[in-house]
Amino acid sequence: MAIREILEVPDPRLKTVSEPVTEFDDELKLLVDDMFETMYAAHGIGLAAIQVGVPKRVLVIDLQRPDETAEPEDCGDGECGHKHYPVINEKLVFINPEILAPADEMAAYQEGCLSVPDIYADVERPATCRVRYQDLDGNSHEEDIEGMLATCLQHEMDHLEGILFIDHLSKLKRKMALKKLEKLRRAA
Ligand code: GNR
Ligand code: NI
Repeated sequence: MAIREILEVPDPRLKTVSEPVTEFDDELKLLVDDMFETMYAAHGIGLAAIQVGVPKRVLVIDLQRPDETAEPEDCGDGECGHKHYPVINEKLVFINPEILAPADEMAAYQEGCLSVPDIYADVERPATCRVRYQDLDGNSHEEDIEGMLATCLQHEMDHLEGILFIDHLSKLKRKMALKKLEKLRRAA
């Protein structure tokens, strides 16, 4: 397993339309393992293969929700000093995903993107949808999804078409977001 480099705007590779996966082989499993490792290291909840420079229709998601039914535990970060609910890990892999039947009802979430670091903005998307996808063995599945999973999956699906969440903002808001990113980079 290895942490791979995450591409950031304005890398032109992020505008690539990714290709369908046809071989469900060990190379694909290695890519998915590396994507999870890279996503966790960057504290993300989802990652598309193109974000690590691989133009294939592969997504990983782990919402890492706090388990509010469990006892809070000491934080793993020694600096922090707080107690936190333990995280529920649910590693989801979507190969060649397609969105079927997006709801008319929309939901707005504040989104961020590992390829547009430290920029956050509200994006409206269908609140629920049905997704058809293949797993690592090439078997097909269909599921109805909602909430944060629906939002995150649609954000990741956009990456497969070369679209970023800032492309959903008005021209002015996108320009302001990219300016802020430049400023943050200069300060770093
Ligand atoms: O880590 C991420 N958080 C997030 C928050 C709201 C909506 C979508 C996301 S996905 C993002 C990781 C990422 O860039 N995936 O492509
Ligand atoms: Ni993203």
